[in-house]
Amino acid sequence: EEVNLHECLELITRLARHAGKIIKSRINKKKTIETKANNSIDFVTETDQEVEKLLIEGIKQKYPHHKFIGEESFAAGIKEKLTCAPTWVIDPVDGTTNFVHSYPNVCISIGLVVGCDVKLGVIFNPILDMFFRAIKGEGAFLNDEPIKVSGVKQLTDALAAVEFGSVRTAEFRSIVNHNMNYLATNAHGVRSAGSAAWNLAQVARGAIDLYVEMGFHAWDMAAGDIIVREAGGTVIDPAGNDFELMNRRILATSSSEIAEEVYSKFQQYYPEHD
Ligand code: LIP
Repeated sequence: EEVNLHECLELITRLARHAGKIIKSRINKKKTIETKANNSIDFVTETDQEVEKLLIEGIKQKYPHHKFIGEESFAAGIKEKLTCAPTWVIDPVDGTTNFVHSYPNVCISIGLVVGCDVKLGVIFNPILDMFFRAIKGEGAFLNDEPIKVSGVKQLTDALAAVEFGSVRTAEFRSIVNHNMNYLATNAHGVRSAGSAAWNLAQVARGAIDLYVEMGFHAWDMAAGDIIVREAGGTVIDPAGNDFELMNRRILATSSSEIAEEVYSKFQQYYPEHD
């Protein structure tokens, strides 16, 4: 199926800006939170659900045949398999815990998969008014200015990002602690911003040189994957293999050199695929 990526970007920009107003108007208010059935600290708010609905319905109006993989639809039991058909991979509020706590790293993350890889990505932080976007082959932009990764080539020169995730098993905690300790011992510093999309956007604009996470989901990283690549960065699996959108693992870096240096030092966590 032919997809006009520029038309898709135009539509999703309009929808994301609308959704962003809703998120911004609510960030400092009290939220009604629910937890996802299988995890007592994986939060959902009514805003997550409302924004996902707004985005999906807006896209469906123009593209009735497109498919969707959305965080909240998934939580509600709609488990779509990723095919090569045009598929929108959506996180309405990436950084829900931040949102709940009024911490401003909150992003809408929207990726469009066509022909088996992500061709278009938008990450919008409506609180800080930072709008990141990329179309395959056309570069990455922040608020219409082109962005580039830092190009940092070794860990001793890097600012790294990790996430602590919402899994609470001893095995997972120990892996995260090990990897964080390795990075903190060798890098300039380690940050944990609470939003995967935000971390990837920071790699793309050269503020973070290395970001690793295992155990999150396709909707947290679809948009960031293409934005980092279009900014000149490297995106691989944290064990050194090719990146797979549905494998729930990512290593995004400012150069292939730094990725090569670090991946064999990580302890690995292989969650069930999306
Ligand atoms: C969050 C991710 C974060 C991860 C959390 C969670 P959400 O997404 O962005 O990187 O560590 O476990 O998945 O649930 O706020 O959309």
